[in-house]
Amino acid sequence: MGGSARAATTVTVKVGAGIPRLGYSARMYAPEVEGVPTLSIHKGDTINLQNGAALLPVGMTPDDAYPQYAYEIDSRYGLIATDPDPDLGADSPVGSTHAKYKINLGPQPPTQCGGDVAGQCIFDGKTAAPEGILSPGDLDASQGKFYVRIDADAGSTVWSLFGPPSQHTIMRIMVVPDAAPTTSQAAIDDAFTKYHDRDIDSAQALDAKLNAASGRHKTKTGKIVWDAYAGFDTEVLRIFRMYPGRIVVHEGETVRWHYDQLEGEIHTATFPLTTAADLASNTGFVPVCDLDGDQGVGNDSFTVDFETFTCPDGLLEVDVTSKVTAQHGNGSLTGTKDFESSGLRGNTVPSGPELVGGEDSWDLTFPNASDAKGYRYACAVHGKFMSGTVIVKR
Ligand SMILES: [Cu+2]
Repeated sequence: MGGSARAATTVTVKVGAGIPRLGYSARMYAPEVEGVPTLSIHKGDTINLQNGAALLPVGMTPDDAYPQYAYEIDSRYGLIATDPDPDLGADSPVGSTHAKYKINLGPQPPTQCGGDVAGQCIFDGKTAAPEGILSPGDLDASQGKFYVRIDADAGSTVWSLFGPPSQHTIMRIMVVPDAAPTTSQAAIDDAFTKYHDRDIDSAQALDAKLNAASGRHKTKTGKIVWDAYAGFDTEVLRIFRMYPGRIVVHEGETVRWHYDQLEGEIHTATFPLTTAADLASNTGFVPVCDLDGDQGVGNDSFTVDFETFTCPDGLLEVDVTSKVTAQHGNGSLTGTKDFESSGLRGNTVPSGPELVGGEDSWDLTFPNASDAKGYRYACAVHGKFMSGTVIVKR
């Protein structure tokens, strides 16, 4: 090997990885150089960005790209967008509280590539931003693979990123001269083991700490308030748990759920658990086909093919109903059937009508004692597995 006859290589980099029982870490697992995941490759090498990631044109840094992710409603890569199509009201299969909002599935590319090495995308590093950014939207949808051949010239640096700025999920790709060494798959795999083990340890430590916490304070008016968290994110960790998992309070006291720690994920605290679970798996998120685009005046249609999650006509759209996005109830839980919800929150959720966004905490008061099982609640996005209990004593 060596010299100019060197064969182009393919390496696979994991973008994010699961943390057993708790969530996942949002990290690009490559060897770190000065704290930045960094890959050295030759011009013409292929990278498989497993789970997808964007590639920025040479000269563009993550800081240049991030304003497009701004958390205002309808920002280009924002998580939630308005749906200007007519509200379907009673025609909706989930009832009258249909959607003003949809999940932003990102720009749809004109061609599909990247599903395998043979059909890899080709990135010359010159394409003008923002239209030229290769994104997870370019993925061959069923595979969770994104093969892209980097044809940028030796000496250039290409940044790859995934998700909003708060996630800091970035990787530096340095295109080195043919004679210089590149990052081997073994070195990438070693980095994965090292950093992922560390992420698992930190997640478990954080989980134990948050479950042990039972902070409470008295307000000026003598009200007792207990602190709780609906999910917990750090710069790289995304933990899908209610903390503490079991909260014990007395009649008349208040629990305050915090959301300002949510760097990338979005959650609700929704009572009762059965309602939250139904919203998460049945009625809260409604896939539809938009036949005439957002500019058209016509209704969306419910013709989604659930086998392939595609539309026979029009563009796939996932509507989110106001039962998930908006705050519900009067802030006082009167019994096991009372629907009280924080609404959808987290730092990446914008504000709008029936969309609380921006609010970083939610208070719920418990005037009535519970039975031994307590009042159970869950997240209306992630459902039953992200649940908690409030026991109310006399
Ligand atoms: Cu959740």
